[in-house]
Amino acid sequence: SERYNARDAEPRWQRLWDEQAIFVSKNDDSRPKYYVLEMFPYPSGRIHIGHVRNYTLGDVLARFMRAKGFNVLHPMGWDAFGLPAENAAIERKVAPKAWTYDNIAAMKKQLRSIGLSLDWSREFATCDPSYYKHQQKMFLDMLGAGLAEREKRKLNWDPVDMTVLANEQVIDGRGWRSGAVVEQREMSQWVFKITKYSQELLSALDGLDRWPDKVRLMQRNWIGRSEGLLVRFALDQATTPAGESELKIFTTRPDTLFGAKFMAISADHPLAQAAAAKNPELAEFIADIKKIGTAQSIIDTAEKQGFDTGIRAVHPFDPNWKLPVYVANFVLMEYGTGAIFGCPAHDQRDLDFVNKYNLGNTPVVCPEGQDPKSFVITDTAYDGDGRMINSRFLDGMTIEQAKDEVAKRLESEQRGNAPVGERQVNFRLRDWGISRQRYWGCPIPVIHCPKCDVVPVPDADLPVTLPDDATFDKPGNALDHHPTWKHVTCPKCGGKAQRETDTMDTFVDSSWYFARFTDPWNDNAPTTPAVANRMLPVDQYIGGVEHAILHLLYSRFFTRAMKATGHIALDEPFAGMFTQGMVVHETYQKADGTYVQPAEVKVEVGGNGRRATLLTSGEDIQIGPIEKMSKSKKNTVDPDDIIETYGADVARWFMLSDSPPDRDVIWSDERVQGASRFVQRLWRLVNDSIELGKAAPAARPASFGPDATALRKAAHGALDKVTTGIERLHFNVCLAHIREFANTFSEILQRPGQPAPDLAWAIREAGQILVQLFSPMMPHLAEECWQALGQSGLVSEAHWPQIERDLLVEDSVTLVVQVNGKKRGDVTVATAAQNPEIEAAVLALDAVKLALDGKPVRKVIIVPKRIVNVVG
Ligand code: ANZ
Ligand code: ZN
Repeated sequence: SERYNARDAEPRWQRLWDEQAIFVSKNDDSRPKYYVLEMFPYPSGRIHIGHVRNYTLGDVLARFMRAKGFNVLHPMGWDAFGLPAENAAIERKVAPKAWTYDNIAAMKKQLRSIGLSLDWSREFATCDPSYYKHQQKMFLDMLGAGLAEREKRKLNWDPVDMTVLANEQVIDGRGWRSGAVVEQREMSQWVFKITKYSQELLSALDGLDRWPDKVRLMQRNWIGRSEGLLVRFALDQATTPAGESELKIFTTRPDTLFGAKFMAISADHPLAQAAAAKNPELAEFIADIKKIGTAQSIIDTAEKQGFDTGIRAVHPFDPNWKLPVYVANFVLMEYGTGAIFGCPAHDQRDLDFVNKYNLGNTPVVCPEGQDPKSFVITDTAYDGDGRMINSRFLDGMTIEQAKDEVAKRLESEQRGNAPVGERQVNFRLRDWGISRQRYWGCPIPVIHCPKCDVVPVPDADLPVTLPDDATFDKPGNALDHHPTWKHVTCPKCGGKAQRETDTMDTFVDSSWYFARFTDPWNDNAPTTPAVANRMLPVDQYIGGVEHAILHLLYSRFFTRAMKATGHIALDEPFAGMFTQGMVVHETYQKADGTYVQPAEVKVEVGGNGRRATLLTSGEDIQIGPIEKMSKSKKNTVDPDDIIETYGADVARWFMLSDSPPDRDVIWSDERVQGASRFVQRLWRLVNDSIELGKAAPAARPASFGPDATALRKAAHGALDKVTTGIERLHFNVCLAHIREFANTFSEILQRPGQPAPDLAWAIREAGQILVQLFSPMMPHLAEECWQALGQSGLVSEAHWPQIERDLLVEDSVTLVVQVNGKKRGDVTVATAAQNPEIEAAVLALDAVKLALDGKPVRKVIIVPKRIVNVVG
């Protein structure tokens, strides 16, 4: 037979799949459903190799579940809004819409060339008005349900370009275009009230048992539940601005109250503002620290700074104990109460702070086994376990006991009409700010009227579409600059009004696309609840770990919000989650440090290890570390090149073969070539089996001889292992079993002479099983083989082969042999062997005779298939 020609075969099968619409899933299909989804791509212009891996993983599962008889939903679309389209408009003077749809067309062609079993009939882009119209409707529903609100938020303000910047547009604290130092400005923003669901989003993680533990942990940490105590500290009136009398703090460590050395408040705290009103130096300090921004990462790394306001707070357990109140740069207004008491001995930030301002520290928790007298803290705070010291009535208690004692005492103490202490649960999770001052996003469908305030756009006027004639010559939001777009009449009073020019965070677009896929044809509503409720949740979601927090959390919230507004009846959108590893590659550098592409380099393996030279000039190239493929390191490979050279099946096989799907896979040309050789080998193997299978009788033989049975055992054994392997997403293991079976099969086929009829029949059966086993991974080659096997129809539509369980039974079993309960060896007997036979075999063992040492055998106890115990 000739070589298998992927370049000819692949497009041919792709066309046929398309024409016969075999991957189109019908909503009225009565079979059980299975929903496989890979995170949809951003249409940047080109598919990268990470996409190939992501979609191949999902495709193997989709094809397998289809063969298992499920109604598989495996859709694809485009996460199409976002900043890059606007940057293209600025740099290349091409409209964001044109740029986006061109990219989609190009990438769709690329995706098709991978041979994915996708249902393209459901395709949409999130920038289609027919998609975002429903998103606008849901925004209004959420507004009505109190799940969307306006809130004052800080934004990055570029004082030169006079515009708000996205976080990605702030580079080292400066505007990306102007280079000006970015300021924080407070403006009204739209937020989604995700914090209403903080506890629920946390608790429900326990039920997501088909999610990776690490992803659930990341979500738990992000939600950040902490139990603590609110404490109202009285303020020393003589030192305090008029109108202020107390300072409320939140602490998770009330046990450490006797180690307090200072109080600290956020620069945005009302008390700080009040104190600054009379203190210009403090006002200047506050202005200064506000410049660095409020991002957690900045705060964690910035040097601790404070300013003594002169105000003194009174210790809740000692009216004579006064604590200085500082404004400090490490206290956030957005968390707890925006105020803390500092206990330097047991908190590193507080310790750094007191060491800078010479406020000292007193340890109040002493590690077990340490002498309290010699326990001193200098540069490192102690946050471990221990017993209370230097803490009056708490001394000797454990931390937990002390926390409880402090809470009890302060809860029962009244000041004014309220208790001094109150137990409280706090969450780190903030409401989701969705306003973006950008053009290329989903318009927020409200109108601002000077008389009526915020007025929702009436349903009949949806969608609010983006104007096609926006211009990008000025910095800032093109919607805002547009001469006419924002000027409208108020739907309520008919007076002059303005459209909201903010658009939604693109994370909103991706928070419900999985639900839209269930019925993208519904023009009147985001979902058809009966359909969505049947097709959801997504049974297996697959994507990068970089989306483990925000995208998944927002989707979990949005699903609940859709439930609250009647669009869906479930809470959790993704029953199974899988995070794939990255595709990584060595880096290559010239002597001057510039990176060169792998395609420009020749790597040789010699006596001194691997050596690389530049193909063009032969100059030495330094082989650098293995890193994530990136344009800047030039260590990328282009999927188009790979598919052009080797075919999609080879690319797919390689992606699956080298490492478990959740680990990184190192791109290697040699291994890709290995995959390419394997494709040819399978093709020959199948053709050889066709030749030898010709002698097979049409009917299944009544019985099989030893050779035929051995082959059938190998085939059904592989079938069994590959089946469970795919179910567990252990694809690399499946591939190893397929290779092993191919080896066994090929040995049998190479035996001289014509096979007996029963073996010929087994060969034909094994050929079919082999093709089906690799069909989810290499679907084009499989179709070609299936046709050669004379099968009618497509392998992509064939039912997964039935495993004959009888053939999985091993011929022999190995039992542990004990003498008087002590292991002395083992014995292998036929599975069918009866007890007397086993007993005889065991007593004949030298090790048993030795252990018995001439003593008579009193009893032999046989635990079937496991243990034989000889009692002497
Ligand atoms: C006193 C104390 C002593 C604290 C000690 C810690 C250790 P989590 O667990 O993340 O909830 N804190 C409270 N509000 C804050 C804010 N707005 N900005 C910065 N820090 C704040 O952290 C709670 C702890 O973080 C609180 O407990 C408080 O410091 C600090 F040995 O109170 B602790
Ligand atoms: Zn009005």
